[in-house]
Amino acid sequence: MPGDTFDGEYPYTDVGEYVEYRQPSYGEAETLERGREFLALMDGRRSVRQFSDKPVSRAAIDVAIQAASTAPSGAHLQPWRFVITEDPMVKRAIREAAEEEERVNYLDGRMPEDWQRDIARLGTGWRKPYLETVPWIVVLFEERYRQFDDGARGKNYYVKESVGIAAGMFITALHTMGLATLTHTPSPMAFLTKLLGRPGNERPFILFPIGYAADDAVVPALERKRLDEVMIEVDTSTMGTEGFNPVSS
Ligand code: IYR
Repeated sequence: MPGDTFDGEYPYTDVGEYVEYRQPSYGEAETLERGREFLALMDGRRSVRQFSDKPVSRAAIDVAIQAASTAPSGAHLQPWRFVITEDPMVKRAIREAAEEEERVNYLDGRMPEDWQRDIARLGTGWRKPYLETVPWIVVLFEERYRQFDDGARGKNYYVKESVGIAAGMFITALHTMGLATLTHTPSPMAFLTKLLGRPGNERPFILFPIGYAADDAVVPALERKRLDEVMIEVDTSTMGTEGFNPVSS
């Protein structure tokens, strides 16, 4: 068992079983090539607000959720729930409730002015017709704590981080499959807990309308930040020295 994690004093180490893990690895060139191919695929992903009503199979939704559910999570407690529906009445109810909240945001000034200005280029508004056009709506809930049958509760850890990673992997799976989605967060989202009959230990995280992009879909002409804008290599000659204790030399 992993000897470097077993110090013989801490009582909660080495209590599990282990299985061999051999991750495939590649030569330098193939590593880069695979990375570039994946980058090209992901760079082609866009948030979509105009969908086709072309059907998407239940099996496709299942497999995308299974892929998302491989995400790492705090203490491996997998604190996510994917609530799915293709029912026209449920989709209509979600649309109506979401539009009511968004109407207050956009038209009654609940969204502060700087926020409205910041999203103006996305061309959004309070109307959300795509919530009825799409074949599927998937609402991702975070499980804030574990609720046991006897009424006891158990903690979950790093819930936002865990569910955020699962959301990213879900979007990635959908895009890989040629499906379109939008990370929609109708605000506030509490109506979804009630409408979808979820228990009190769950909270809506993101609503995903899922389908094929409409043939005539358009998206705002946005650019992504360049690598040098999002990546900083640590420069040891200029970094602060407070609390910095180089182990070597
Ligand atoms: N929730 C609103 C507003 C909105 C907010 C952000 I931040 C966006 O990136 C996009 C929209 C809506 O869904 O329209």
